[in-house]
Amino acid sequence: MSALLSSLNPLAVARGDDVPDAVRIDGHTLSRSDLLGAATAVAARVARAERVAVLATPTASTIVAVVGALLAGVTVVPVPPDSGPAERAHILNDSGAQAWLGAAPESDDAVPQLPVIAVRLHARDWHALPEPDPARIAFVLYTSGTTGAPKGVLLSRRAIAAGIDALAEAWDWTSRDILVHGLPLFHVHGLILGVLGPLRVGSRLIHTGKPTPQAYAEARGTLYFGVPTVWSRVVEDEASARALRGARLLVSGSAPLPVPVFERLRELTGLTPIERYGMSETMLTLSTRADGERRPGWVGTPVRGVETRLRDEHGADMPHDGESIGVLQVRGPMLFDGYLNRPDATAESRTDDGWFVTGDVAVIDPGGFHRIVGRESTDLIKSGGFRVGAGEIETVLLGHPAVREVAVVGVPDDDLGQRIVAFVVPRPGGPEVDEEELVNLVAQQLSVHKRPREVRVVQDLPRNAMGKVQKKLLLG
Ligand code: MLC
Ligand code: AMP
Repeated sequence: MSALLSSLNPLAVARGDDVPDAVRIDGHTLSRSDLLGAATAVAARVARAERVAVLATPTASTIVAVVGALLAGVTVVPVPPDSGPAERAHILNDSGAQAWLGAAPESDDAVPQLPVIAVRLHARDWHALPEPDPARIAFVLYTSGTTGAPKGVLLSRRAIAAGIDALAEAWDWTSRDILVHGLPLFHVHGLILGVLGPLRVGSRLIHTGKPTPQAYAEARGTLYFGVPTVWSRVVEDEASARALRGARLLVSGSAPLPVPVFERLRELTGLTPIERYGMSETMLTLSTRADGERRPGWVGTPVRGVETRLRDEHGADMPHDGESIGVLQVRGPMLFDGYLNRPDATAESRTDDGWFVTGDVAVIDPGGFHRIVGRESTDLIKSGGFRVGAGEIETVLLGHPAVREVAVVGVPDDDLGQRIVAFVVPRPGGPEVDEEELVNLVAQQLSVHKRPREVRVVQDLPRNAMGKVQKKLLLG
């Protein structure tokens, strides 16, 4: 295999093999040569930077920016387009991004002002660029922890290449596929698997803007990606679900796929969904296979190069008997290099013998099949497939004069998996609690997808003898 293919050449095809509709997104159709020419032109402009921010709107410009930076070996910091000033300022300050590559968000005093390097969709440059070192960091992806501000996950080119190649093998994903999804372009799911995946494998990509059932039905792809909320909505729209019958694989991940949705999807589409499991820190480590068993409620076996084990709270090995529950630890070539500027958190995330501690609780059966039971901490919430830390929302709400105390939890929700609910104790003598105002505060300061869907006013929060809030009691 050439050096280009063995690390991360997201375009991964010979120049002669042009594909006229390699990428369709936001009304644009880009051929492979369009993309290569425009991205190489970006690479020439960005080459002197170390790290750049990309406002990750679902557009052709975002894809050209990302590919251009990758060709140049420059690290990309994707910034959620709906992020508010507090979250954006944190991402820009912490990452040390030197410029916006492509559009900058509207200016805001709270956010560092950076120069803008333009991305021109119609520019073309055909210089062949040397392949950057596979150890270079391709992305800093910001992801929530249980407390504090989001941490920057460092993903190397080598890890991404290994991660994509392992999935291509598990899913029999080839250049004959047409991948369809409408996921955001600032996460592992939508950006790394959903954009770099097809570019590396050589399949076509149709990005639908939003992941609506109708858009999925109209796209007529062979391979579909969605978070469980997307699949729940698809099965509610029978006509759209039936239109997916011609596809090859429907893949679900980023959160647990409810068994009734799995079953209904199978009934309506004739296809048994593939479930896979991953994290920003690990890319995808477990999946059911195109040629293997697909069991509702289970996420399959380790993909190529991955090993897993279960540990109890004292660090002892748990048996793989399909019943014993332990914390899942993983290792493999697609794991991250660490958290940016957080040696403490990086060290804590791994065991002394080098395994990554996922924080997910799982069982493994004797055949190596994995079931994710839940998360160890109630403070990490998955809502619509987005990972949200209770702590970051609590910090914002505590800044409001009406709030004396607050506890944020993820309450089970048929559509979103978990719905973010804020339990608020009003400040005596303060202004009255206005639910909409608190929801908007989070939507505006952090990001729209982190907003509570509900605010409940309570007189006090349940606490244990040590004074710690007992969030489990708020879930009932
Ligand atoms: C509502 N809106 C507001 C608002 N309330 N805007 C401002 N302020 C408020 N208070 C607007 C939004 O801007 C949006 O507008 C519209 O309302 C709906 O927003 P929403 O309610 O957030 O959308 P919803 O339909 O609930 O989203 C569902 C979803 C989304 C499935 C589309 O949750 C989603 O895209 N999830 C994917 C998450 C994902 O990719 N995770 C991968 C993590 S990687 P408008 O105009 O924009 O519609 C990972 C690794 C792995 O986990 O394993 O994959
Ligand atoms: P993120 O960092 O956004 O990638 O979120 C990672 C988390 O999503 C994991 O730690 C799991 O809790 C959850 N997750 C991802 N895929 C699945 C899945 N198939 N089933 C259950 N949980 C999942």
